Amino acid sequence: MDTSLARLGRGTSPQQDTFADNLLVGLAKAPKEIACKYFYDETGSRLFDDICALPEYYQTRTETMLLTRHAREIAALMGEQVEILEYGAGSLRKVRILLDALEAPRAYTPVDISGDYLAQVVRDLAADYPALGLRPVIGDFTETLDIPALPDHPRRAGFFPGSTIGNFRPDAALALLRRMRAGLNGGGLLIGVDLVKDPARLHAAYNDAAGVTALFNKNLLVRANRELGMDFDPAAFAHYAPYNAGAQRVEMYLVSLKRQRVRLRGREFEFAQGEPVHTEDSHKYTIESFREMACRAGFNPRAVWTDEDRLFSVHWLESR
Ligand code: AVI
Repeated sequence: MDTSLARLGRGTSPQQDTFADNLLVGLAKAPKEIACKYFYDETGSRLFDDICALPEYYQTRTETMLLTRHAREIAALMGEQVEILEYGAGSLRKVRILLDALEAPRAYTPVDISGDYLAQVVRDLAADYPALGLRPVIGDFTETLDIPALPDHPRRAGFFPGSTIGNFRPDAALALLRRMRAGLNGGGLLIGVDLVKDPARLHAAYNDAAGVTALFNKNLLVRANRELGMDFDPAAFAHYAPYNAGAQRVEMYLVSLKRQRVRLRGREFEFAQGEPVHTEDSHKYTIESFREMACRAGFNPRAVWTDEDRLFSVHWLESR
C-alpha cells in the first residue's frame, strides 16, 4: 500500500516562516495574540493527547462514546465505498471507530499540518487496515486544498471531530464549513461540537488540576525559543483561561507576570506586568445555534447525537 504523503497548500516548509510572521504581527498588536494553530508541534500534539485523557476534559471521552454508540447508524448514513476526509487528523484514533463500522470503506484521506506525526500514525493505521486506500495530505485544512477526488466515487464524507470548529470565530467557522462543503462533492460532514453548559464545568476542563493545559499553552513560548531562537521565560507567564459566558467561549491567555522584553528578528517586544497574550478561543454552541450555522453554510442538518448530560454533540450534515 502506497502511503506516501502529498503536500498541498503553501510551499514546502511553511510552518517555520508563518510562525515567525504570526509572532511578528501578533506581538505588535494591542492586545497581543498568537494563533492557536501553532500549539501543535510534536510536543504540543503530545500534550494535547494528554489533555484528552484528563478527568476534567469530558469532550474526548464523550465524543468517543457517542461515535461508538452510534457507529452503525453513522456508517449507514455515510454509505458504502465511502472516502473519509478528516480535517486536522491528529492521532487518527476516532476514525478507527468509523472504519470498523463502515461497509467496505474505500479510502481514508487524513489532512494534517504536522507531516512527521502524520507519517507515523498513518503507518500504524496501514498495518491495521491493509485493504484501505490511504491518501495522507500534509496541509492546512483552513486553506482551500484541492484534493483530487476518486474518479469513480467523487462524493466524500468529511470528518471533523473534537469540536475544533469551536477554535474559529463564528464568522470564520461559517466560512470554513462552506469551504468544507465545497470540497465534499455533494457528500456529508460528521462533526463534533462542544455544547454550552455550566460554566464551572467548562472552567475545570481548561484549568485542569494537573496543569497539563497550562503546559500546552506555554509550549507556544517553548516552541518559539527552540524554533526561532527567542528568549521567552515561560515561568514568567501564567496560564489564564476564563469562560466568557456572554460570548459563550473559553478564552485562553498567557499573562506576563512581570515587565519583560523579548526579541525576534531584530525587533523587540515589551510586555507590561499583567499584560495578556491571547492564544485561543474555544466557542461553545447549543444544538440549535450550531444547526442554524450549518444551514447558513449550505448543509442540511440530518442527525444529531448527544449524551444524557448534554455535554457534547455529534452532527451529521448533508450537502444541500
Ligand atoms: C482542539 N480544541 C478543540 C481544543 C479545545 O478544547 O478548544 C484545544 C484545547 N485547548 C485547551 N484545551 C484543549
